[in-house]
Amino acid sequence: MARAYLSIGSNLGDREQALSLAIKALECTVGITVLRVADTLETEPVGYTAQGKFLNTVVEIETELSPHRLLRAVQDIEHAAGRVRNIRFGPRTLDIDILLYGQACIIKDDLVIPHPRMCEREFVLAPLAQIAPLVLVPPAGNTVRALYEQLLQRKQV
Ligand code: PH2
Ligand code: MG
Ligand code: MG
Repeated sequence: MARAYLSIGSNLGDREQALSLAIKALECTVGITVLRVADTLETEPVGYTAQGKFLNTVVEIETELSPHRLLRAVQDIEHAAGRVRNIRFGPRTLDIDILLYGQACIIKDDLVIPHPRMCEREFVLAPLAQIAPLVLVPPAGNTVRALYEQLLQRKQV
């Protein structure tokens, strides 16, 4: 069993419904138990800015799925929500990213864990810090709370 954290985002269509359907779909997936859900945040688009605001949240799950099986499961949920891949970082009905999978460090063509951009993204670290402030982010092993505080400080300068 592994404890994992997933980022969920939507900025197309009924965003609230997309997030709640995603959480329900995770709850219905064999091998996944949803333990905690952070508050939903409305966030400015990061990366590709000519698009609508996102709703973002983070969920904590316990899972018996391997990292790659978990990836397949979240991609199936994205597809069921009508996700079509087009612009990188562009508008999306539903995006589910694996942030952390226990203390695993994985670098594969199709899967990188921890999520490579999570420490630069307030829309990830704010909800993650709400539900998992003391979780350690490998490989350096800083807490989520420390990484979030560092991000807020960098933003001030
Ligand atoms: N996802 C992206 C790119 N930019 N911006 C916000 N605010 N929220 C996101 O979920 C997001 C983004 C790529 O997945
Ligand atoms: Mg994604
Ligand atoms: Mg993403």
